[in-house]
Amino acid sequence: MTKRGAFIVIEGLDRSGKSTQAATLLKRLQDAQSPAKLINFPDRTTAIGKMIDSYLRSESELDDRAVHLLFSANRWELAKSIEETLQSGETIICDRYAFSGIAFSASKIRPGTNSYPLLDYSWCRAPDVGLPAPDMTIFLDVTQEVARARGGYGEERYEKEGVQRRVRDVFERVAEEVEGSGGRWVLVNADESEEEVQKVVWDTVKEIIGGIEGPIEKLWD
Ligand code: Z5A
Ligand code: MG
Repeated sequence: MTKRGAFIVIEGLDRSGKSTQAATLLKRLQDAQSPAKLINFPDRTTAIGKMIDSYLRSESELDDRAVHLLFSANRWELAKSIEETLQSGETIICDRYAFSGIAFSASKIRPGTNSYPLLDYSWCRAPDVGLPAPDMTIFLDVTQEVARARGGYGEERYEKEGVQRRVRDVFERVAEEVEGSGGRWVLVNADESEEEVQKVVWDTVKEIIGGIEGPIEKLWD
């Protein structure tokens, strides 16, 4: 039976090194002549992605539910191409996915209060049900102190410590649920040097980059 490519998602809080590690992993696979492709969410190049980009930069305002659905739609517009790429035998490395979608939306607070969620967890999860499911999710776990030392938080809407703390809590719930439904969620200490993290990431993905025999699973299905 011909193997399909592996679907590897990299998740984590801000400044955890997702984009750095995703790019290094891609290079390593290419150097090893192993076909691989890097994608990232939000994909800011599409029409939907441009609306998301403008919202994240606070250049436009959108209803919280509307923007959540746009993030999900941004994944759905690429779902078919993800499946085709995997079926062609290529590995996909994906920088953020539906788990970020739930974590950032379900951690929003009600205006004028300190209580959350503003949006219910299961409501946040619903639009991503049925997307291609990752074969493995690597969660880069960075402490706030280390993240801050990496240049502090940027200018975008969610790049604030309070937000990041709540996002971490929801990510913990997501991790339990992924594991509970048979998915693979691997926590990697991202406080270490780039090289150290890279080593752990490589050791973690080694067994699946040769390809996967089963079908592409559906997320949360
Ligand atoms: N969002 C959402 O709400 N809903 C969704 O469905 C999705 C996303 C998919 C934009 O995401 C926002 O969208 C995000 C979540 C929300 N908001 N927040 N926060 P994004 O992925 O476009 O955000 P980003 O700005 O590209 O990623 P990031 O999280 O800020 O950074 P990162 O990719 O994890 O880190 P990095 O760019 O690789 O590294 C950051 C810096 O640290 C850089 O200077 C590196 O050289 C340095 N670095 C990296 N690793 C190390 C180590 N190990 N040691 C020392 N220094 C390091
Ligand atoms: Mg990034």
